[in-house]
Amino acid sequence: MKRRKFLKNATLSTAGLAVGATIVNCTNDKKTPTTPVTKTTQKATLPLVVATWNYPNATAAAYKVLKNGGTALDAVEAGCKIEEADINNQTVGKGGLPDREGNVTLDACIMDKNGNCGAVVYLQNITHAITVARHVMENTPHVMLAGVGAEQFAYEIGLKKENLLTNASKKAWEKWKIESKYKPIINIENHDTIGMLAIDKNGDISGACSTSGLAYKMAGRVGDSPIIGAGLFVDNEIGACVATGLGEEVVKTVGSFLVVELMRQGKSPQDACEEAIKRIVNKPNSDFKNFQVGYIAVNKQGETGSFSIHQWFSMTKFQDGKNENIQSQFIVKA
Ligand code: SD4
Repeated sequence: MKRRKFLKNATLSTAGLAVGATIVNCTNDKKTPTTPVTKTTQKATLPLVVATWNYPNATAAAYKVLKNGGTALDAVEAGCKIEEADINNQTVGKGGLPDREGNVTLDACIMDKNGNCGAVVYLQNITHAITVARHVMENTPHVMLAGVGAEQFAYEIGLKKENLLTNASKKAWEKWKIESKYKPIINIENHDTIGMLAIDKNGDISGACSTSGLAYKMAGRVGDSPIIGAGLFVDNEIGACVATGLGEEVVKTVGSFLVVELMRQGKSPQDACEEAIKRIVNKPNSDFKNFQVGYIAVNKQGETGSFSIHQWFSMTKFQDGKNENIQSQFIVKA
């Protein structure tokens, strides 16, 4: 398929509906305080883990790490690895849907309680992008490695080369190539990028995010998921947030950082996620009817929240020994 044709199709899909605040009437004119959080909230039972979408195996693995005395950082890495290794999950790690050229390219990042972070972008041939991101954070002077440099580094830390394009994903890509229309998919089978936040028994927070990015993206495209502040942000004094959906829109509003800053100003995780979604929806000429963005957040008290543009985004929460899938509040009904 010729690149020019791809570009043409991409342009068509972004010519969206001119709809905005007047249709959904979601302007938030409540004044928010500018001082840090002072209100006391009842403490939630710790540890706890939340993940984007319906990922009970991932949250269970992360919770197990926490129950065994592991750190929140260990937990989020372990949780993301479950989905990265699952070849039936076509949105994360091995088995992910490829870009337009048929290459599976992964983005991931991780952030710890001390504000350290690591990320990989456009990583190929390595299943556990999140482990590479963690090693970037812990064992290099940098925060982000891309492409062949990231892949080379992965081999140096002992990870092995693997073909990430499964037969199922190859078939799906070949089918897509027939029309090669690029259009963001609202909710891929109700599971997608894994974003995970954990609070350990000491109340310390870490987060991680791992994805194969948008299916059939342009070669070289990088989304929000490895961008600290966009796809993920952790501030151990305040809370953390992680995003899923159309990364371009998350990057434009620095979504996860925004949610954490709104919590710093006194909003609950729920209200902060809602406000950050409304920032996207209320932009002039926002095409929000045609794309999904969802946020999940936790605060230092262990309160959680989630909000999305479209219905059917959910958050998986493991707390008090049990897993729960919670449907997110939303703006557009399916
Ligand atoms: C990206 N945010 O690459 C990711 C993809 C995703 O739901 O989360 N899709 O833009």
